[in-house]
Amino acid sequence: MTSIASAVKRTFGEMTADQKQVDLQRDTVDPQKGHSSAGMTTMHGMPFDNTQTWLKATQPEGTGPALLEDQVAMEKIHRFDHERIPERVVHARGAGAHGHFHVFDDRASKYTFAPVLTDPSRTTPVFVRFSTVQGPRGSADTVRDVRGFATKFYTPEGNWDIVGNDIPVFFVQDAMQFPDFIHAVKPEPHNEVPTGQSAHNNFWDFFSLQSQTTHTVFWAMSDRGIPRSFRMMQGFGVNTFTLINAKGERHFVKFHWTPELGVHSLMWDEALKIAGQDPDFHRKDLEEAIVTGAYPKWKFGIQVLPESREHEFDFDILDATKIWPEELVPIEYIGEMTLNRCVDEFFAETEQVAFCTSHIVPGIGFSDDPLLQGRNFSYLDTQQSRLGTNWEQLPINRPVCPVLNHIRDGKHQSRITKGVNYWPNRFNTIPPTDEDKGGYHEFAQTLHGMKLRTRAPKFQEHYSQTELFYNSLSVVEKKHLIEAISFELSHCDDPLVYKNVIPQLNEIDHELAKAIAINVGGDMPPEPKRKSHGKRAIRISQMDFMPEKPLVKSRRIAILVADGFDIDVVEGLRAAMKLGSASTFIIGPRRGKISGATGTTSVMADHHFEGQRSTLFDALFIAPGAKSADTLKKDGRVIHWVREAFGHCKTIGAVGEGIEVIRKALQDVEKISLAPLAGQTDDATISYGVVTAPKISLSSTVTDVLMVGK
Ligand code: HDD
Repeated sequence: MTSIASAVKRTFGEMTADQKQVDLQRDTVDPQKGHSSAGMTTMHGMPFDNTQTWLKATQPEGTGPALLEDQVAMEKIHRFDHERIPERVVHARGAGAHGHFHVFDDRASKYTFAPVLTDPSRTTPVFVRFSTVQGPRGSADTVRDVRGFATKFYTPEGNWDIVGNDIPVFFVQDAMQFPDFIHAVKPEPHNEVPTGQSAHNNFWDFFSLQSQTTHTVFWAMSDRGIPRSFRMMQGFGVNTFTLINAKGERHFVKFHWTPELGVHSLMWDEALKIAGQDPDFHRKDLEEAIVTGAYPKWKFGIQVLPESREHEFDFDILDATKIWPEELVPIEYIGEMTLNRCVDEFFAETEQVAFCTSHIVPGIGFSDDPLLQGRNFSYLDTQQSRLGTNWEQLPINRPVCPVLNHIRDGKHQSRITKGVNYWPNRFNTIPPTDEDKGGYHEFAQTLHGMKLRTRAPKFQEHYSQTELFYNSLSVVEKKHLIEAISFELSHCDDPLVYKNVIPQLNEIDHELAKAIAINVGGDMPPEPKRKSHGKRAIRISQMDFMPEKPLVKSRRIAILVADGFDIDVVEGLRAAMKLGSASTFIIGPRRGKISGATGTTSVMADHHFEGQRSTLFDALFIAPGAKSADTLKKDGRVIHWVREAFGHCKTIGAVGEGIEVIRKALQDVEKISLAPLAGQTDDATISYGVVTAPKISLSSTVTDVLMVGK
């Protein structure tokens, strides 16, 4: 990854005119000037060229006490001392990128008058921040966790934020439970363990006592909790919002992002290893895709319900622990988002970006979802503690439209507004905006009833959709989920916890509960009280999100070579992969020149065998060439590369003598046969993801199979 990032000149992508408009607002310093000593100044702007040496009362040889009068040195140290701000209380670790959004046509105008969702001539600049939830800023990317997927749309009607996750449901129904839930999942208070994990007593204790968490916990324990890439995750607004159309009619809506590349996950063993091998794996993956031009893309979809259908279902459509199954409410895809530009400075952009669920634009509204109502307060409030008053004026948060109101002053006020600071005033008694001019007006909702601390009846049922989720998974996904829960419970050392969890699991699926009880030493559960409904839903399993055509775009392919390898085949493979926007990396015995079979040509290896691991790649290719294969076969690390990749079900390709390396590495794997399979051409064999060909140049078979990815 680093080799590509450094070899390719860092690109900021193709900025659209609207993105440039956002950029004009930024006080970006030209990196060349910013780094030359000639252009340096103090914070008050005084030119200054020596930022390395403290002013001294010199004695001979330039030594002597440092002087307190050196304001420039003190300013530098003082600013350094204050570089840190509080990290986000949740979602502290993240990575961001710029991009743009457009709608395909005006079909959503039957639901909303918001131009961002209805005007196909618009390109709306966006900033997206992906995150993990539990871990601090310095934690690893590939931990098992929910991922945040927050999008800021810079529209002429103001900023609109969808502060979503990669999982469509949430752990609790009421915002008042959020602090309890987060305290339970965060590291335990006495020793601040574990980091970036939910594998501990308090989390599972909370799970066993709060059945409303079961649905989201099941999503998080499934492969969704360990995505291969931010670019291969779905995104969900989770809460129910509303859309208001030009006739003043209101619809309930859920927002969806569906990735172009399909939904893919790591294997748990990979995720664990990568957390140590490359804790920045997802962050670098996002940057690498943008830098190499394989821009991440998502389709934007809406699930819409008219007000008249609000009570039609056996779940409450305002309950954030429930999905709206797609067979009941299909998604309508209305637009597309592309991320095409890396951030210039992490702190100024990714760290200081501030999302608020309360940031909506005319044509979009809230619902009575009790989680959303609480979120609307929390996000506004948290920005104050993280960034201070006037955080909306930070370049990354500034709207692209004019901002006019009578809110004034406060720390770090950077706007100078002329005129009076109240309304009405002697110069103007006309309201600054009204509905006719597109001003935001709350939907006139009829309300009657009593003021009570209560929950609606359908909020009381918690197991039905958890079972629906579990039933909808493929056999492999179910197995992974059982293994994941078993792993987590194995890390709970209080028997009360793992014993209490089993009855909770039993209400969801009896067989699952029994399997986990055996794994973790829980009591064998009796027949559950709840009767299973046995239903399944579409587009829950990741298998339902395979791209229409297999794509190799942005996949990372390691090519293992040693001196004497067949350069023509390797170069052919690299060219084919490049055509599909995949990245290839030469891995050799050393990071340097590796000579080809003829001895006159060579390639530069990007890494040596010890410098990387198979876990960091999507596929392996073993180069042909007798001498090369002989070296590879004898290298224990290479054998481990192949065995590990095979264990993680990755595509492994080999041609000619390269096959011998695979044969050696997998000799004790009984099921694998490298003989031609029925239906395959004589010269190419595919078995358990291993593709081999005795003397192939580059047959379409190899290319096609590599394109399947994992
Ligand atoms: Fe939250 C951050 C997503 C419920 C309170 N949340 C935060 C971020 C995401 C979400 C993606 C990171 C934003 C960024 O990148 O800066 N949160 C969700 C989703 C929820 C949810 C999808 C359920 C539907 N959150 C939720 C509740 C509360 C909060 C119920 C409080 C009552 N969330 C916060 C917060 C954070 C936050 C404390 C921390 C940093 C921030 O807001 O800006 O206010």
